[in-house]
Formats: sequence, C-alpha cells, structure tokens
Amino acid sequence: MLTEINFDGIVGPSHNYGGLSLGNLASARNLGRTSAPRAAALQGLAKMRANLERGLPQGFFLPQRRPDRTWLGQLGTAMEDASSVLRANALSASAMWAANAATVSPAVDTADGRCHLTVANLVTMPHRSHEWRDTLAQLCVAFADPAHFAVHAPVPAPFGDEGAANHMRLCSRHDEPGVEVFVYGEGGGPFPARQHPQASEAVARIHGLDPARALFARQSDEAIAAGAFHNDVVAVANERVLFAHEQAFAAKAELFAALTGAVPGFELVEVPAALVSLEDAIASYLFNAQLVTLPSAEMALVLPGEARDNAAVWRYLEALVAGNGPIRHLFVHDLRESMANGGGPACLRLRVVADPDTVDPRFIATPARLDAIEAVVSTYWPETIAVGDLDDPDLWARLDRAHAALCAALDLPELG
Ligand code: SUG
Repeated sequence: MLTEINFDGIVGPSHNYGGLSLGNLASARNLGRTSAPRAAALQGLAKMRANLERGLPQGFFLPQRRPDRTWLGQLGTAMEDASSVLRANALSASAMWAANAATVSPAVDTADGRCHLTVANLVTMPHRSHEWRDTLAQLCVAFADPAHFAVHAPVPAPFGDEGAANHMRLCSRHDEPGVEVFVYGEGGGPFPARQHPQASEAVARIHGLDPARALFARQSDEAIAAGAFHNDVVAVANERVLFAHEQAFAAKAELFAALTGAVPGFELVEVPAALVSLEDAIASYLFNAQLVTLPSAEMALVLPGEARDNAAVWRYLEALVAGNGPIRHLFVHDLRESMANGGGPACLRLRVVADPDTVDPRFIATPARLDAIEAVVSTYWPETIAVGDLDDPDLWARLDRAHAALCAALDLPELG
C-alpha cells in the first residue's frame, strides 16, 4: 500500500558550527560555537522514535563519510595539506538535512507509474556541493527495485537544485494523484537564490509529470532576504492543506487560485504577518514543522522547541489548534543542535510516498534498529567539536571509525 514514509537523516558525527551557509542566519550566528554531535544525533533519533510511536511510517538515511577525501582529491589536495576552510567544507555533516537530498514524485503522479527521485546537486554552497555522489549511491541501495523506483543523477550545474525543501505536493490523500508545486528563487537580493527555475523545470520533465499538474511558484524576495534560504522555512504542505506565511510567495494569488482549481478540498492556512512576522517565523522555524496526517486522519505539526519559545508563534499555534481548522495537534521536539545550523524538523526528513515493502528494509526504522543506531551513536559520536578541532587528525580518524561502526551495525557494508 502506498503511504508517506519520512526518511530522516541521522546526524553525522562531524556535526559542527563552521558557519558555512551564507543566507542561513542560524548558521552564520552560531559560527564558532562548540557543537554536540552525540546530543544532536540523539535529538534526531528521539524525533524518529516519537513519530514511529505516533503510527507514522519512518525510515532513515545514514550520514556520509566525513571528511570527504574523494572531493578533496578532486581538488588536488588532501586533509593533511588543505586549508582550514577546505577542511571545514570537507567535514560538514550537512547531509543530515534529508529534505535537500532529492526531489520525490510518487508513482501516482508520474507517466510511467514509478516513484521518481532526482538527487539534488546543491551546487550553491561548496560544503553541500559534494553530497550528491554519496546521496545517489545511498538512494540507489534504498530504492533499488526498478519496478517501483527510478533514481536519477542530479540536474547539471549551473542550475541550482536543493531538492524537496523547495517542492510541495498537494493531493486529497497521499496515494491519490497530486499537484506538485516547485518553488524557486530569483537572484539579486543580499543572499543567493539556491533553487533555480531551470532546475525545477528539469526535475518535473525528468519525473514525467503531467504539465497541467506541475506548478512553478517564485519565492518572495523578502522571504529570501529575511533568511528563508529554502521554501520549507516559510511554507509546508500535507495532503489538501497548505500552511504558509503571508509573505512566502511572490505571486500568491495565482498560486492559490491554481491550487483551488486543481486540488479537491484545497485548504489554505495562511499566517498573517500581523500575527507572526517573517522574522519570528524564521527564528522559530514555525513552518519547518512536519505537517503530518495521523492514523486518526487528524493533522498534526511536529515542531521545534524554538516555536514554543517564541511568544507570538506559540500564541498563534494555540489559537490554531483551538479552532476548527484541519490542524489539530502540536508535538514539540528539542532539536536545538540541528536548529542552530538552520535545520528544523522538516529539514531533517525526506518524504517518500511508496509501499514500505518495496524499500530496502535496512532503511526502515523499527524500535530495534533505532536502538542499534543509538548504541553506535552513544559509543562513537564525539560529545563535542570545537571549530579548532576540525584541524585535528585524531578527529578525522575518529569520524572514520564512527562511520564504519554504523554501517556495520545496520548491515550496510556497501555504504562503508
Ligand atoms: O543548507 N545548514 C543547512 C541547513 C539546511 C536546512 N534544510 C532545509 N531548510 N530543508 C543549509 O544551509 C550549515 C552548516 C554549516 O555551517 O556547516 C548548513 O549547511
């Protein structure tokens, strides 16, 4: 049976605050802080466990091996010789944010009736531009069955593609045909527009989407300038519901009209700037919640603690669930390690609508597999990393051991 599976990226052992992401205010603000990779990974695991207990199908992706020596080799250098900047770029744990791994079109939306996944090229940021190779390798293992899946290599540079973080799917139910919305940015503001329209259009073609059911919407310039470096910082969709900030889109009237026409029962939950400013939305990651349908058919938001800490945002949310709208429950999680690099609950997951029986079971979360991951994390993940540690060869060796231990524990030697 087709169902939505959330695949969360396990936070890698090199998680650190190198401040590499221009336009991501949290990353810039926390530059130089000492990170806590073990706590970060445990926070992510706790979210996965809770979602599983809520009856939501859950999968995971493994962290990539860091430092990425292959990438440094392509640049004609090695960890021992590289500058501190290149080392930091080779060490980033940014693959944890699985919403940027790929764009996914479920089988019910595509011409050949298979689920299509296009790996994101992430070319805008150097530290993320080398993720795609290992992501492609991992997706080819997880979704190896060609009767059900087609995994595509990234769209070529220079067209920036950041994957599902700029893609929303609206439908009456996950297993019904949907309307896919590709959100892109235009350059010219203080921060880069990381999703280029040419890349979004290419992905829609590669996936074989019906052009009448693929919409392209421009992100508003003010959202990017305020720090919404991906659309999923200001909007999230689930089934027939779009939850978005008033200033998320450049031409919102056209978008909402198209969705009203194409999605049966389309419902917009728009948050006015007068109640929650763009700044509060971005600081709290209100819209980076996971909007999910519970087994009871009610919808819930899986939120970061920062949303509860923000008075305006929490007031809004309490009124929202007290009202008669489609969103009925709030679940709050402590994800502050990932959040401090600009990664909230929704950044940490990639949604794949598929039959779980067609996915390699080694990527499907069960309480026992989550226990196994937790045991490796508790033993091998560093407790802290200070930015100066990124130059320490002992750390690099420790990261290699951590990665090997996880691949062994999950019986995934092909990712080692
Ligand atoms: O690409 N942060 C990530 C956060 C990605 C969030 N994902 C979504 N919104 N879907 C980014 O900006 C900071 C890492 C560092 O500085 O090392 C970073 O890459």
